[in-house]
Amino acid sequence: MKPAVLAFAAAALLAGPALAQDLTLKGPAGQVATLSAADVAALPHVAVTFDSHGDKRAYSGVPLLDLLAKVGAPASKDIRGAELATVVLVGARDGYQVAIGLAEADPGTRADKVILADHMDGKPLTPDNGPFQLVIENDLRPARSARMVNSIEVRRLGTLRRPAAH
Ligand SMILES: Nc1nc2c(c(=O)[nH]1)N[C@H]1C(S)=C(S)[C@@H](COP(=O)(O)O)O[C@H]1N2
Ligand SMILES: [Mo]
Repeated sequence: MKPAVLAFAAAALLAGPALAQDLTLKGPAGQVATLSAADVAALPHVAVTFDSHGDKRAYSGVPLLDLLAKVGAPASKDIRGAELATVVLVGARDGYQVAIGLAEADPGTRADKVILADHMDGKPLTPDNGPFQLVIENDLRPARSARMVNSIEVRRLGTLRRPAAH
């Protein structure tokens, strides 16, 4: 292949379907965003220590709500009313899924941080754990700590109507 053809092929690959290291976000009204590992790394990080079966780990990552704001999820003060029936569905490369209530991830509602980690013990997550891992501070066991996260979706589940005020 000529260098120009090679360069074109490489560019097509890079611009093509989401790479293995990408994170796909879907918002409550169908908004979609794709973030690379570098995009996530560039966002403000917080630290969470987490005990996984007695193994104490220092994670660093981005607060989940900061990521979800990019696809129109409500900010802290707006997580009330009908938004209390909104869930966040976190998906991993191996098909593992974890759902949490949006309010659970809200720092204005709960003190426990909920982050999408990209570092553990000062190093980027290994390929079999990364590119991202859900970390829910103070969970007593690591079942919700989805590894290999590559998608996060916000879904409004509320179906009931409240009676009109009178
Ligand atoms: N993607 C993915 N994440 C996952 C799981 C899984 O099967 N797939 N298992 C969970 C469970 S049940 C546990 S106990 C922990 C184990 O993670 P560790 O090996 O880092 O302790 O990962 C959690 N995260
Ligand atoms: Mo587990």
